[in-house]
Amino acid sequence: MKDMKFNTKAIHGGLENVDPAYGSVMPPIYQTSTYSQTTPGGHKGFEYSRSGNPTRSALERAIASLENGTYGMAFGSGLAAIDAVIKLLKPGDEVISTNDLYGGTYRLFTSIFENFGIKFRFIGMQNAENIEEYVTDKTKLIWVETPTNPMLNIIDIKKAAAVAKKHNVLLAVDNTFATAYLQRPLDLGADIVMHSATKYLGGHSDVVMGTLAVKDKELADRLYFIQNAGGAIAGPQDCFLVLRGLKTLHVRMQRHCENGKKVAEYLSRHPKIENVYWPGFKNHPNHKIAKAQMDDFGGMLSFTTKGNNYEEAIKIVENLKVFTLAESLGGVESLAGHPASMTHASIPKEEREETGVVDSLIRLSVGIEDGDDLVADLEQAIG
Ligand code: P1T
Repeated sequence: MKDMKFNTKAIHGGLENVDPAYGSVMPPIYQTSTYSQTTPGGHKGFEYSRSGNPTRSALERAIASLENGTYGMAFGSGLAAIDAVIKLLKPGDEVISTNDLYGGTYRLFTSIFENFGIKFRFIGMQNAENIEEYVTDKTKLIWVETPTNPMLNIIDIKKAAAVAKKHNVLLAVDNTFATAYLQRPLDLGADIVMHSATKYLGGHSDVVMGTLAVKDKELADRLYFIQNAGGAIAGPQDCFLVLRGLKTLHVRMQRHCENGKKVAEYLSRHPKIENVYWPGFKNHPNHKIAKAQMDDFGGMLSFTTKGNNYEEAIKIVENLKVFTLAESLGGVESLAGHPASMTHASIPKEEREETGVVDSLIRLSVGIEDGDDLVADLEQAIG
């Protein structure tokens, strides 16, 4: 069916006739490395599971459908998906990247790809017009994460796309925090949308996976070549789990947004809290952009305590009982993290503090439990 609404696509998108053999409603898990051939090259569309696997293909079609793309790709992790995008480039090429982004992405860019002669410029993109200043004749890619991890800055995707188009460079958007439920970067002019599917897409903290979606066939072919040549694919069991996760993405996200708002508002009234970073607040510096390009504000937020005391922040995250102190985000259960010592420890202290990742910053992935219990948990932990 064409033109399905999002909630229908979350369940059916890309999944027509997934099992011609028996009509199973869920795509079967094709736990196989290879496929029989009647004569060399005589196969039914699959020859080796690095190159393609029916369970992975089903997920890849579902991802493309949700992002309003044409082609999807599933990788062994979010970072493997990002790795594939950067492998589109050559030594001497330049990337302009947001300066507030997941620490692992920063590490991949600076500790791996800089050694291969690719140059990264990390800049504040809250005024997307600023990007243009950094474009040179060597720039080949603009890397945007929005909302950013962990400061929840919002970058105007349409404006970034305008700069990218004008200078004929690719725009890739890490859509992990928002998901396609809240924001569809390809519709806003991005060339590539990337996810750590480990997070909201999987949604149950039981899979590590990454995805890409694109519209353009030639770009899809180049990325598929990299995926197959490098081999960082997602396995069929994991693809099945993410397919299952996607079917409730819309209902989970709705509750994540409701609970995120409740927790953000509670924290903003707390006398011991200094700043709450959540794009739903009218006084968030990028609130207007968030309102324009997102359908709601998501379940991620960060906050600092008055006095910016490291030990106090550690005590709060240790005291939490319903929130689990853990890396990652986007699962049904609420998680809390201390970016400076956990997810963003690979970013030098001065650099992370410049973007706001100070010692007392605590990041919350607000889950889909009862919102009142989450507020009560924060109340007892902060004191
Ligand atoms: O962990 P992996 O599936 O490889 O995804 C990496 C990644 C990419 N982009 C964003 C925005 C991310 O948040 C992540 C992973 N982030 C965490 C593990 C975290 O706790 O922030």
